[in-house]
Amino acid sequence: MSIASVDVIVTSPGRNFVTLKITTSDGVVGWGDATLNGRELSVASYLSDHLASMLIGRDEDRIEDTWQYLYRGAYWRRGPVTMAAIAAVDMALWDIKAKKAGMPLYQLLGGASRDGVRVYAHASGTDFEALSNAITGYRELGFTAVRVQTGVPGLGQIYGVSAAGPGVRYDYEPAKRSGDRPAEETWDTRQYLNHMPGVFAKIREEFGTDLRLLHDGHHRMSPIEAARFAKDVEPYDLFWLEDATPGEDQTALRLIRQHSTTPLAIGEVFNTVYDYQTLITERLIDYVRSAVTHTGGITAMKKLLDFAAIYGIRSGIHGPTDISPVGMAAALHLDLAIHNFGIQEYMPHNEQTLEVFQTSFTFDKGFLHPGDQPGLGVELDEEAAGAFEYTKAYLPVNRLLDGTVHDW
Ligand code: GCO
Ligand code: MG
Repeated sequence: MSIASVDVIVTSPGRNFVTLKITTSDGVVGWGDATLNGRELSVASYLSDHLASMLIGRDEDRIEDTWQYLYRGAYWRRGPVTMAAIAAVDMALWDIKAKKAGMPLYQLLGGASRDGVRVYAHASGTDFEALSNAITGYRELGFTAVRVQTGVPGLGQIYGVSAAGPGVRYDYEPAKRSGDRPAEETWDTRQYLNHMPGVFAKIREEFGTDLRLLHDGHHRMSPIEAARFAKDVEPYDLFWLEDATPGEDQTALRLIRQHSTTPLAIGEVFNTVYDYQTLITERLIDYVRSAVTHTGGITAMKKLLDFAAIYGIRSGIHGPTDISPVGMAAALHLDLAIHNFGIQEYMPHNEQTLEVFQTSFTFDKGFLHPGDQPGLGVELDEEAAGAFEYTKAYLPVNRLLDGTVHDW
């Protein structure tokens, strides 16, 4: 048996997704997610212009060998485009292997280590009242963990805050269909540092101590600012503070650690285990935030999470709406199987997306389960996908109030 065809499907049911379809000579189909927000077509080209012809005729069962062939064989290592392309191939091959075995993927990864996967939702609001309504809404839906982002007085639309007004909102999308250029936002770290700890104080007052609270700094603080922030929010018992500083600088996390016990999460922009080497061996983080889609797939993520486990570090796999339902399913199978699971991000996809991707994962009282269909448990409807044409969309660019470009 061998790989007979490789197709790349670009579809935009409200947002862009790149999906890989691998079909074997005996007709088994595997799906992989290759979506890289704002740079989708580069990965689509990497797959269809370069990898597709290399894959035809290969034994679909040789997943590790195919991974090494694509990674080492490219000579050019790492990077989000390469690693998203490899991830899509890897996911599709695992999907095929599990379908052939007649088992849900998590069984091949060692079987379930838990009954369900605790997930966190995105609660946001331009002011406290809107935020508090959103948290209440998610609690009513059964969520036990929420990520909290809120507007900062004096600033306009900022990262993580839905512009749609109060209430629970499922389809917050950071990428904007703004034509040829990204939209721009403004930022001021000083105003943020002065505002945010008070928001957590009010949340604890209103909602008590049970709720798990998460927060994303989105790479905006300097190391010493992040250290101050992590220390200021300590009394409010955050589950994690994510991306406090830009991820490229691994040793910046040392400074935050010296000052605070607030748990730290980082890694959604990373693509290999090497990005974590210092962070893990020096125990500078508590949660690994990589996406299966951007970190070389299931094969690479399993190794990364096993490495983290040795140091007592847990998973917090990236799961925003720019990860397709295929990428989300891959995360859920890993989450269920590994021992060092922490939490899973969950931003439900919109209805159009769920028409294109038929999923079998289920939500119950704050926990997700990947379902028991053979494989990943997600199938793409090509006819439905064909109705949604690719539309350029970019993540915003961020500027300080004086016009300086800052991290978004
Ligand atoms: C998160 C992330 C996302 C990113 C998005 C960029 O923690 O979920 O920060 O919302 O901004 O994935 O494409
Ligand atoms: Mg994030």
